[in-house]
Amino acid sequence: MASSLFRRSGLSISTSGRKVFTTTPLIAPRTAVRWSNSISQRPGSDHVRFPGAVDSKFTTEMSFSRPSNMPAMPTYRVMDSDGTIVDQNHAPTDVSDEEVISWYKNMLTVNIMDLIMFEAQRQGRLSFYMVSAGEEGIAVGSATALSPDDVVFAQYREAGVLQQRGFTLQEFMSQLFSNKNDAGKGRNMPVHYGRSYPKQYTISSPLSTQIPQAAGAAYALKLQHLQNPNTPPRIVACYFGEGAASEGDFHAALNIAATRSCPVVFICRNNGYAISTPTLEQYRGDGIASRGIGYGIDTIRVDGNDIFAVREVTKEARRMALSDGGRPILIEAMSYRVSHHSTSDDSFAYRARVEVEDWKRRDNPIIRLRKWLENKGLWNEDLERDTRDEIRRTVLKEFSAAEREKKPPLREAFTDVYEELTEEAQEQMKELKRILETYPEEYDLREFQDGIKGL
Ligand SMILES: Cc1ncc(C[n+]2csc(CCOP(=O)(O)OP(=O)(O)O)c2C)c(N)n1
Repeated sequence: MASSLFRRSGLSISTSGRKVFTTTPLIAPRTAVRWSNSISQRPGSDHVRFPGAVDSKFTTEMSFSRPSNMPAMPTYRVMDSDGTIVDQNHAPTDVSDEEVISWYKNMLTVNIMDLIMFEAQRQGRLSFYMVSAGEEGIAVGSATALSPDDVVFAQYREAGVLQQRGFTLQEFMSQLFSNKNDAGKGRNMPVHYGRSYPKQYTISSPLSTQIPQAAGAAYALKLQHLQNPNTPPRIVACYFGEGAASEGDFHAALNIAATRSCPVVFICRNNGYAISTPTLEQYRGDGIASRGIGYGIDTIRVDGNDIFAVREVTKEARRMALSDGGRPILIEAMSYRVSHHSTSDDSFAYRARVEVEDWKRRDNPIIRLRKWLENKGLWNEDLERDTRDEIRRTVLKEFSAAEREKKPPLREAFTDVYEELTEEAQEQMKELKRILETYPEEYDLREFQDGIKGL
């Protein structure tokens, strides 16, 4: 890695008379600037010049910094819960009404798909599902600010990001039913989506693995752009829940992204719960945003129910992430997890039904944008009904097509794991074939493409 950071810049003759190549760094190490200044203490200075805290002032007042004495970080919003723009200076002027309506439809699509698929799981037609009710504004709103070339690492409650970036209902359904059209070859649990362009790395079940991966990918993008300025400037957008931010991976990722100045926008969905653990039991600090400051990362907290605010901060974060050679940004988007954690969870075992009903009624990113559209005369009851009907019909059509579709050929459980089939994999394929042929009455292979011949 280190040698690739240096570019050969010329030929010179060393003191021993041998020809040597001189090199210039592609990226000036940040430390070079720091070490070029003396960090020793200057006589009479009112500042500490310890290497670990170069700007700290001396004081004779003994005072412990107490989080409880510090104001909580404010929450940025553009539109209130009545769908009214709070400060006209921040009215969304850079988008057309049609675009805003398309965002609204994307939020509705995810919401309606969620309702249908949750029920499908209850009917035993699907093994598992997770909905994003209450958080559609964070996913769709942030995705509107990304370029198609940007790279996404997500957790699992961000279907709206895919929806906004052009993932089709057929692609959603093929993954959910693990059929032969699934880009992941039916190997993952439902909702573990992935896509090659616009690039979204496949979702991993182990929490937070995507956060250091995102920092590393952003570093790679930065080097790529430095080595070849013709490549488009790209960022990584990395989504995770506040619960995932309790993992060590979160801390390692933010620190490496800060010290290597990686162009990554971390988007934390703080929805109040990590399955059954409420935020009050998860941390004592000021949410997740305060941690960004600790790592030296520019940070903002935003109202996640306000799609305009989410879009605006993501747009600005993207711009900042690409400026001055790159840097990470942290966005903490506040919301409430309206749904159960997943189809495997009953949240009324650990929170009051009335709390959920209250949030559903009081505030919601879909209702908020609908009010804004209605206030502008762009939406009404009839349009709402017709749009919902149309989306429901389309989801159901893709649902039944995907459910009927064959599963991938059996050999695809083995191929593409390594570039070439290993000897062990070949042995296992043979053994599987032997078992399937010996006990045909035990295994129904009709649902797999090409049956036994698919092996
Ligand atoms: C390493 C690891 N530990 C635990 C789990 C089990 N688990 C799955 S989701 C989850 C809660 C995550 O909460 P949060 O990050 O806040 O996201 P949310 O579900 O609220 O959107 C837990 C503990 C896991 N998948 N991986």
